Amino acid sequence: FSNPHFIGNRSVITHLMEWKYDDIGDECERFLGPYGYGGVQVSPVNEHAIMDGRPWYERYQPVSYDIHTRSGDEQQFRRMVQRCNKAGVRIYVDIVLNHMTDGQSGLGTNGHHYDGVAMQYPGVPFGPNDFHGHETCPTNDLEIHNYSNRIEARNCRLVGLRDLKQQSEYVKQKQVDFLNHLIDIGVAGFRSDASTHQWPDDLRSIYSRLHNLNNEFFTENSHPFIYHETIYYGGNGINSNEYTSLGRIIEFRFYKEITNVFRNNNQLRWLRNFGTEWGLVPSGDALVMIDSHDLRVGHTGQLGFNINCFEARLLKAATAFMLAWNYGIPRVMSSYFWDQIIRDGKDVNDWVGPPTDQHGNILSVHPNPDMTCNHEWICEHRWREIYNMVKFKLIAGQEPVNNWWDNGDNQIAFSRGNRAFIAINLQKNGNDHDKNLQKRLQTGLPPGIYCDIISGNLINNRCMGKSIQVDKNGLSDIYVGHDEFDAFVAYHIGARV
Ligand code: ARE
Ligand code: CA
Repeated sequence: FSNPHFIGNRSVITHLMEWKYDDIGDECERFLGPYGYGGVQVSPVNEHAIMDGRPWYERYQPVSYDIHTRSGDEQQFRRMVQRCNKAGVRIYVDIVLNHMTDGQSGLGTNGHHYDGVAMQYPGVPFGPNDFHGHETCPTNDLEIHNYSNRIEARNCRLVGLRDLKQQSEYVKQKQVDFLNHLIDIGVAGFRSDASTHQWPDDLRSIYSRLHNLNNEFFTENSHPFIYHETIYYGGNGINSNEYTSLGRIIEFRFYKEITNVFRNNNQLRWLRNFGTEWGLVPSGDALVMIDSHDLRVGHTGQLGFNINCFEARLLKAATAFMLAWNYGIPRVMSSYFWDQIIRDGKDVNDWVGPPTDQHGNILSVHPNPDMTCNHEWICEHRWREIYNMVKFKLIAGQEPVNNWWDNGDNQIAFSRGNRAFIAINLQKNGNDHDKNLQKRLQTGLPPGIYCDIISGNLINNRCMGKSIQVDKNGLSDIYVGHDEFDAFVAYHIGARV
């Protein structure tokens, strides 16, 4: 379950949060395919509660396993999967198997009624016997209070959400049918929401009944790719390694340590051996990110610490490191605009859903000629610094990190074999001279003139941004001023004049 089934050397996933399926199909053909992205994570696809104000998180309150949300219906979903696979881009669906809705009642996005108090979900159907209750959950109010307690975390309710009894054959079968339906349509895998709140043995038994991936797009006997949301930072919480035999885990220590470094709480020079030596799981077990749909609004981690699109310079630099370093499968968050207002460390608008018209239809994405999107959509995955680092990673392939250099503080540089080279400068103390990165360095690159793909593209054999000359020994004068628009420069053999 840990192979993402990327095509060729592709290696990066982007989460197009809340996008409509028709738009994702367009994006696969016009951008993601051509620019070398490997796959898209789509927001939960199954019927969910319609909540007041239409917060983004209503998609995490399932009502049935029908494929029908504001992003589109099953027809549109199928068309998207076809188009993206043909464009060389895989689809991964965010699946919410742990629970159904909270204690309200109302209608779901496919018209099914639900009643959270009575625990009636006729759209599946699920009834009260399909949920954990006092026999299995030890807390009085059935809520999780101690996230480190295995029984509580798995058998009680996460923030009031009705907790499914996945030990039950009937519940398992409904979930297996849903996943197999998605697999047969042609998805490559799943993000498993709230895995820590589900027993590994239940998940194992569900996955053991999954079909092989659709032969139209995948080789025989391919298993779905599954990556687990297990938020583990060490200590006595539920260890993410309980899930590494069930696919990959989202390695939150990657986000936390990299954010800490890029916020100058820890020196960049220590990154030299970043990975398992820092306590992270082996690279082959990890999926990593800088930002996510939760992190951006502080639903996990802390606002002010987490780095999101409102701190673009930092986000780009941290993302560049993620894409240049050879660890795990990186996922790039792509968000929509919301009016961030921070009070007492919390974002008052942390709930705001995707941009819509006055009837509540999600707006379409219309890319501008300069590659950015209409202003409602941030489209981080289309920022030049980010899409060019996706290309950097593609070109670096499996080449090792070589030619590490640091200034003993917050300036670093390294190459990926003799194919690519990056230098990052986050030096904050010292005079201007110390703060600028200005150094003759070994780039590992063959001699020639290279474009810095961060400040501009190579167009008609000319660099639109900065460039360097690499001599016959691989040496070059590297410069990253401390006050430049971007905190890093990057060169690779695919952008040589
Ligand atoms: C919303 C309201 C709640 C309300 C609930 C029911 O915000 O106040 O009680 O509805 O009415 C998302 C949103 C939630 C939202 C939920 C349902 O983030 O705000 O609740 O949808 O609509 C824990 C879990 C982890 C979870 C995070 C957010 O372990 O699995 O909390 N992440 C996933 C998704 C979320 C999603 C859900 C799960 C639910 O990515 O987007 O919630 O499907 C420590 C602990 C972690 C804990 C973390 C939280 O690190 O160790 O276990 O994560 O704190 O900061
Ligand atoms: Ca559970």
